[in-house]
Amino acid sequence: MCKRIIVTSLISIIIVFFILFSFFYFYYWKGHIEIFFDKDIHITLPEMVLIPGGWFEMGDTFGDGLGRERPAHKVYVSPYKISKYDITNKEYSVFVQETYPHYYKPDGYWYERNFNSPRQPVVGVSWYDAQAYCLWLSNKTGRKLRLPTEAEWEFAARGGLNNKKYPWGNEISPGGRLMGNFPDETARNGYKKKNRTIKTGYDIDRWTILKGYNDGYIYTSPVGAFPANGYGLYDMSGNVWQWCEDWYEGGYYIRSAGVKDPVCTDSSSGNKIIRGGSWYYSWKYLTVSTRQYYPPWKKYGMLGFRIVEEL
Ligand SMILES: [Ca+2]
Repeated sequence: MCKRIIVTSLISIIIVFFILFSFFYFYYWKGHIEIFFDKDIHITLPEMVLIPGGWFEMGDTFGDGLGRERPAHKVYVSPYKISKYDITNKEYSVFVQETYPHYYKPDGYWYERNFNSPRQPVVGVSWYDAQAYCLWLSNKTGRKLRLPTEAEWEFAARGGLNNKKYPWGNEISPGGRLMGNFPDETARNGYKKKNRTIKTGYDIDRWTILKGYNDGYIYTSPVGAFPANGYGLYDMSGNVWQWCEDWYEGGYYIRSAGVKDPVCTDSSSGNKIIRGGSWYYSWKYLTVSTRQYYPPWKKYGMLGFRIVEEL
């Protein structure tokens, strides 16, 4: 009798476990399947925008940024093209399909439904993944594609304006307009409820949200959901941080003044530059001069990339 109860209980537990496993498996894979098994594969270049290049003042000209954004200094960038949007899940999925399982095995955010619709920027990609994408797409298209240098990124983000804080001017939300996907009231009100599914570090109580601003997105927005800058580029402030080519060096600005096409190749910090700020954590990192950094192997839900074509 006792034995039968134990066997029955064990079977019940196995059945319950199986049902729960199936539920979560399909819940998290649904969005992934839509992207990953897209039969309509076209390898095309993302939309690219010509940036004229020239001399410009790089860095924090207001004196209120992070120390590593100073001194502001003049540098020159040669003309180049840069992608109009961050690389999307749809674009990245073609790379995944072509290289899976030899190179890229998607994980984490690829299965996370808050991040994996086709028009959202791809996140959870390391600097090495972004590099691999550039190499793969260069081979497929015959173009010279790579990540932007930090100087190219900032030149593009400024959109032709001189000495402004944001890609559109000095006010983050001129006249109350929604200019990007920032850490905001929407995030504060919605993040806690959904926090169980996200693997990023800080609780919302530690964020510095932009008070009174409601952009409508807790996590990433689809690319191009907010106004473009003067060069027709979208999401240069907010939504996702973007990997750059350069290694991070805190004092690089001291020795790069007057340099043509500067790129920091000193890898001693072990960190790569990221730019642009994101939907996550602090609205103070949304300026065009903000420099942050991460080790190149890191993968985060607030970190993606865009690409440059050499001319
Ligand atoms: Ca937001």
